Amino acid sequence: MAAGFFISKTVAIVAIVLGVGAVATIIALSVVYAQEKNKTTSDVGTTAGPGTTTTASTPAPNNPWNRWRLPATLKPESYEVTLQPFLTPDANNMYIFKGNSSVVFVCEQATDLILIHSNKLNYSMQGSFHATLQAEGGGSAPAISRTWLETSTQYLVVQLSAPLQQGQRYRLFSSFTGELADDLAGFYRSEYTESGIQHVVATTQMQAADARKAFPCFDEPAMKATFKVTMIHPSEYKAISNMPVDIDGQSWNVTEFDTTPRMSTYLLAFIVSNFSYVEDNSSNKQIRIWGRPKAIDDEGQGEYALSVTGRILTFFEGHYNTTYPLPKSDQVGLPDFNAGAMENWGLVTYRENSLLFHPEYSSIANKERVVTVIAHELAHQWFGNLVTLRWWNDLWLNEGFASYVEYLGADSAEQSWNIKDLMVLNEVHDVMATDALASSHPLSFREEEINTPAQISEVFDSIAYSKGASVLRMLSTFLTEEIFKQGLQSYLHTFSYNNTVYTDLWVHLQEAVQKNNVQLPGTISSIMDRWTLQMGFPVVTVNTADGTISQKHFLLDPNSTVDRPSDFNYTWIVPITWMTGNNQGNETYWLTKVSDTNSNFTLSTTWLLLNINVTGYFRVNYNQENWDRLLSQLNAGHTVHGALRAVLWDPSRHLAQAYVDVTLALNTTLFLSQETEYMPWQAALTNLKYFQRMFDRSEVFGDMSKYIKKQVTPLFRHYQNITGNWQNTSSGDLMTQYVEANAVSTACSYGVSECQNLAMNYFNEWNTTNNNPVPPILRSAIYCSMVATGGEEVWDFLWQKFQEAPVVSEADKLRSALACSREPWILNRYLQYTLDPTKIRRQDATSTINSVASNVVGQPLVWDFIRGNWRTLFSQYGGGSFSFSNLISGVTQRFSSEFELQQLEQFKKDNEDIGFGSGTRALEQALERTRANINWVKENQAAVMQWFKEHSS
Ligand SMILES: *[C@@H]1O[C@H](CO)[C@@H](O)[C@H](O)[C@H]1NC(C)=O
Ligand SMILES: *[C@@H]1O[C@H](CO)[C@@H](O)[C@H](O)[C@H]1NC(C)=O
Ligand SMILES: *[C@@H]1O[C@H](CO)[C@@H](O)[C@H](O)[C@H]1NC(C)=O
Ligand SMILES: *[C@@H]1O[C@H](CO)[C@@H](O)[C@H](O)[C@H]1NC(C)=O
Ligand SMILES: CC(=O)N[C@H]1CO[C@H](CO)[C@@H](O)[C@@H]1O
Ligand SMILES: [Zn+2]
Repeated sequence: MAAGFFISKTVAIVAIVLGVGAVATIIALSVVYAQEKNKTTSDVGTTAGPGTTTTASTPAPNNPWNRWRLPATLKPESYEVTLQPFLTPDANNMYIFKGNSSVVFVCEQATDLILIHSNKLNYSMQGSFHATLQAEGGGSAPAISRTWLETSTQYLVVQLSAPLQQGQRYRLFSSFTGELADDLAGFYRSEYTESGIQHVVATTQMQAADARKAFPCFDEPAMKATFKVTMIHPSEYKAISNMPVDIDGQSWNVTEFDTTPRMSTYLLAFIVSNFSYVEDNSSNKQIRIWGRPKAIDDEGQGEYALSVTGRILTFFEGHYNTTYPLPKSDQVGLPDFNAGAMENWGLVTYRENSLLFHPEYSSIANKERVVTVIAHELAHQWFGNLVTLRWWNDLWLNEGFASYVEYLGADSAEQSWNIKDLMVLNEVHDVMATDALASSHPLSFREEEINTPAQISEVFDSIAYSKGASVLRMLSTFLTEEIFKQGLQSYLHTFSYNNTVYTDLWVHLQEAVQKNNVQLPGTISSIMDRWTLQMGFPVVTVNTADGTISQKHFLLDPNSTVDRPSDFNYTWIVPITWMTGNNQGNETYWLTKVSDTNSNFTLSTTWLLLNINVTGYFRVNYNQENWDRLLSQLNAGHTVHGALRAVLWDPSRHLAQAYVDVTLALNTTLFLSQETEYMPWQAALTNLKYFQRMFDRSEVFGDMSKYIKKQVTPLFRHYQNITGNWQNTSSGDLMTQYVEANAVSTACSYGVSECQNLAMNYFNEWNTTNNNPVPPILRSAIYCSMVATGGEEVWDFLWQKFQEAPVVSEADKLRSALACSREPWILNRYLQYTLDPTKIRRQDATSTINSVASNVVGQPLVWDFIRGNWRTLFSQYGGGSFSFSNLISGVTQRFSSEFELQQLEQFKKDNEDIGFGSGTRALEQALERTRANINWVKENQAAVMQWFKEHSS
């Protein structure tokens, strides 16, 4: 629905429901407070760790097999893996796969112990042991004395009677059976129904630590090796894997693949399916897009992805100055998939909504999502796959980098969209809301801090993705993209097929700096350490009366205690771009101290603006006089410079909370009645979203909704005219279509009657003709309005449409809208559906619950639901398909009273024995945010109420 949908990354599926007369959605991406970006869009984000909790005690480290990390004694070189998935259930009604594999490894240090990862596999015993061992190249291997499965740390342990010899190669062979479960992890099964027939797909998701669920392997990213995969499958199905089919080995039922280059286990993939594909062989590498036969063959849903993939690959080849490392590129849309997509080398997997595009049902927002997710995953084919971070503690560099260059890659494919402008809204502002908490964390972890699979899952958060992207964008801006690229290219050339730590990138960027003689206030690493080793970011305060400028750690609640020490005392080296009313395009000013003065910033008549286009990862505050000058420029109308209007892109609510008068933040929304562009509207709605969450259950909301209705009505009329009463919405460019959707969703949710009538007319037409008349870009907003104002009949009609939806992006819009109901019993019934995978797929459960929680009527129901079902949720879904951190941050968004804080503390206490898994940090952050909200509401409610009263008529 509405912008949640467009703004590709965040909240792609989280409906944001508003609570006015006729509830509906508001656009605002919940950027302000929904600190947790919905990880369903990026690799693996929502994996919740296999039942282990972060707080669970680590096994005693006395034996090597009680430690989570592999010893440095053995190094794998090559694997041969044969797997046979059964796509029909066995006699016990279980889906299983059989397999055998051998791994050749070299002994680096003599040892009488082989530890290899293995999880949930049953072995066929070889004599009395789980495996056999041979020496390679003649010679003999020591005899095995004992083998066992160490399930707590997920190892197969092989104890030998004598040590392996240093420098010698050995081959370990085993044969095993595993369950082809529907748990979205390792080698798993996905199901779908087409033309009334149910089909099963066997597919994989190895990242982070689930390759060990498919075959025994040294399952750490630095343990690179080559893989020769063979799949045995029913003859009517096709097998695909990272590499092309090995022509010589091909026969009817056995598909053998070429050996991979040296790579990490988490990037392996293999799929057995009856999928179809479309293909492009126009360049020297084969590109194929796979999906359900109907989607691909009959509906052309693969065409868009096919048309952009080649362009994006070519762009990255140039950007990295490195040829695409593999002979082919396959991309597959899967009916069941936990993350948004996964960058498996040469065989990228996606949720259907992130790869497939239906020319009739899908909107330009769906297209944007497809192109950015593809760009993200293809960016990893080099950065991440060819060169891999040694361990998960450096994940931020892998994900932050891909989250940054996805905008460059998408821009190369859709050059007219100005998609790079969206970074500010989608990444920078979004993550600042989380990073402003004292319970945030630094980008970089120490290697020894991350051990268990649950800890690994937890590092896939918005800090890694969005702060990583924001900080790299800042670095690339002050170096210039050209110099950044030089360093990047040299890094990739040096470490191809190998592993790195993040400082290796700094070294190569530093060389580029020196080669080009760039003047900086320190080395790359001395500047960047401030941003990567300490959490948070500064607020830079400038006074134009005397040119003083200073920095301070920005905290959402300035009174909160920061107990995490920092070597840099929470000061930063800050690159500051700036302009004034009579002076544009100046050189970057570096703030290297806590405070400084700069005569350029002393201005007696005109305004000063810092951090143009928000390329720096920090906030700015000014003296009141300069704020007044900036705002009067804004209200003066539309002739002002775009960069100046961008001042509003900063959610000034945050500043208002801590540093300036709340009415200043509200004053920035006054000019909206004349505004027709997307970016300022989106930023303002994001700001207002926080006010709405804090007050939509209080008396403030009456005047607040009148005010917003008043401000949005001109926007609604403007685009109603331009589009001929919404007939021609698809002719505008990307940003125009987005603001049209903003107009409709805001107008409908704040009770503009023409908008609600529009929705009901659409409904009546659809209901009578059975042809859906709603333009795709407006569907999220319109469906939500239908559900909010209609009763059970409308809900049931749309539920029916949801179940029949031929396209996932359409189903997603309906699924979000179904949470817009005003009826508690309907919402409760819908919540129950989320626990039934035949009604709501497991991959969609969290986001559906969060949609209900964002509805003011649904929020208390969800809170009861989560408290009542925590044990069930945790035990049944703890293994991967539930995002506990999104769940916790979603349901606590409105918490702003002492009573709610007590409830949350009680919830923590009551469930300490069960644990919170990957939601552990989210819970701490929710507690901190609730406390900050309580203070803020207490201090500002009267002033906010007064302001809305004055401005609502
Ligand atoms: C890398 O850069 C060199 C020099 O500009 C150029 O000749 C070469 O074609 C580039 N290689 C790729 C793969 O882009
Ligand atoms: C990988 O990098 C390490 C550290 O730079 C180096 O010692 C090693 O030789 C490299 N290995 C390969 C296979 O390139
Ligand atoms: C911070 O603490 C001071 C002094 O205790 C208090 O006056 C102020 O209201 C607090 N501010 C917030 C935002 O809680
Ligand atoms: C941090 O503060 C301490 C004590 O005030 C000071 O000695 C130290 O130099 C500061 N470190 C940095 C990096 O500013
Ligand atoms: C090579 C091979 O395994 N062929 C098998 C393919 O499937 C048919 C029907 O199941 C078998 O009869 C063949 O032996
Ligand atoms: Zn990624």
